[in-house]
Amino acid sequence: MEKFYITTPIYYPSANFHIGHCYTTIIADSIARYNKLIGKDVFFLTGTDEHGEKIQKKAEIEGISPKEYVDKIVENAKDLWKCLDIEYTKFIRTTDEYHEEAVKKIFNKLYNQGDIYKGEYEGLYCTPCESFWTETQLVDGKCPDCGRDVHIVKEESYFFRLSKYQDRILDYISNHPDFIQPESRKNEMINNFLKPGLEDVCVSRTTFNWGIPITFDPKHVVYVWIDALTNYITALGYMSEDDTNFKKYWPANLHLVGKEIVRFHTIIWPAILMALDLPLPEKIFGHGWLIIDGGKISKSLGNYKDPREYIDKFGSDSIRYFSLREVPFGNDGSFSVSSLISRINSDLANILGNLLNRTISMSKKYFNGLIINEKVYDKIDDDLINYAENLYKIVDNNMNNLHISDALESIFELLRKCNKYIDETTPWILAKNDENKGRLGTVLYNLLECLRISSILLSPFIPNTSRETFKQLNTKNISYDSCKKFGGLELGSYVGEPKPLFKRFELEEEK
Ligand code: ME8
Repeated sequence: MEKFYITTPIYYPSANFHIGHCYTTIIADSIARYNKLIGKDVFFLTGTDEHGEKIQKKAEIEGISPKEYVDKIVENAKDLWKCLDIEYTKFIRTTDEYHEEAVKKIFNKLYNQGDIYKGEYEGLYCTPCESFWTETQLVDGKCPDCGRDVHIVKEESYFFRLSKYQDRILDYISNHPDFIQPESRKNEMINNFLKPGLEDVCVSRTTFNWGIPITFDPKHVVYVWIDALTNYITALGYMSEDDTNFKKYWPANLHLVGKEIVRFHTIIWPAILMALDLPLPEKIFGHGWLIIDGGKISKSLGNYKDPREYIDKFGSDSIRYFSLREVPFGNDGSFSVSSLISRINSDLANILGNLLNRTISMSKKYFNGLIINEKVYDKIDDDLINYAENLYKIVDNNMNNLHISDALESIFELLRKCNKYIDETTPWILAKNDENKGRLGTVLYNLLECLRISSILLSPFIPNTSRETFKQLNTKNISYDSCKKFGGLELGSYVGEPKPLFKRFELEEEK
């Protein structure tokens, strides 16, 4: 069985997760579920990034230890993922003992082989981003990533010989055109960072102690990004007694990351892997941000709400659908309750929900719910059946290119065709004459079958809706292979009870 290893970034534990954090994880979950559906052996990793100065400071403010602080809020992340039906394989915490032990070994190995050396760091640091900057990289004297103040740090430090790997990374990128996606981010990395030349990076800190100590010099803790990036291999058991998963799943097929952390993932991470003599991930995709009023949704800007408020009101599948459909993957996209409501009303309630409801109701009304098909075809059926049978190929093509919004659009195209097919075949007129019963049965069968096929293909994206649709169709035939051939819906069984899939929301009321 082909394997597929996908990761999200590990999140800074926060009591204030917002819809922007959900965005990455919803996309990763949908890609993971899609790969499971098509028969791959999937490992989907997410987790929390729990060390660093920022966490230590927050814990100090609350008067508790950093570990107590992170323990308290890690549950918040897990609860949120549960509310969004995120089906991860593993949740890593960088405070997990196996991770800490592996990071120590990785650090020692790099030191012993000369890739890490001791020096003195003097420069600028952005604590919220846990990032080092040079004067020229600042924008208006502030952190180029988050726009906040930076401060001078001067301390004895260990350095990683990043500069040594510059040419190898450039070569690798040019020989592997898909390694960094989308193209614009690749060019940014090459032109802004790699070509001007890489400097060695500081990989230890001494001014705080909430981190993984360096075993041979314990007043230093490992720089949080080295600790964080290596989670992708330690979670699989790298440098531990049981590295079966590492052997099976590494290299990753896809690291999904927000655009502001592409630099860490496409420059520092490959260099660490090269130093460890490990293969590089197949693809790193830097997605855009969900924005509100032109700015990133952010805890510190205070322009966010707890995503659970939206989930409770609109449902997990609606939030998932919006995140996947509204923004072409890779671009920034704006989030607002009115655009969420428009999507729910137009796509989920009108196109999908209404189609299912009408079809099941007609089946109940005209055949007491019995699913029959005497194959009384008409030319008009060809387009619908052809499109339905080939839909999995269109979806697969889009998913291979991570065009998730287009994949969804192609499935909704089938549903739109079904709605048009109802208008053209006018089942309520066919029902008036007993002679047309055979044709009416075929028309309804075609519609029910299209709903079955589309729900199989929608199941990675809106899993609850697909489950409910299968229930109303009363079908057990929900395998991926069964959507490659029209006619998998079981004849002779009875459809379930019609129940609206989505509620329509009033825009005005929400404003
Ligand atoms: O960066 N829209 O953690 P983090 C879309 N611990 N994505 C957003 C977003 C928004 N408005 N706001 C945040 C870290 N994100 C590190 C990662 S990985 C080895 C270490 C995304 O909690 C952001 O782009 O600050 C990032 O990919 C993820 O949430 C985690 O952000």
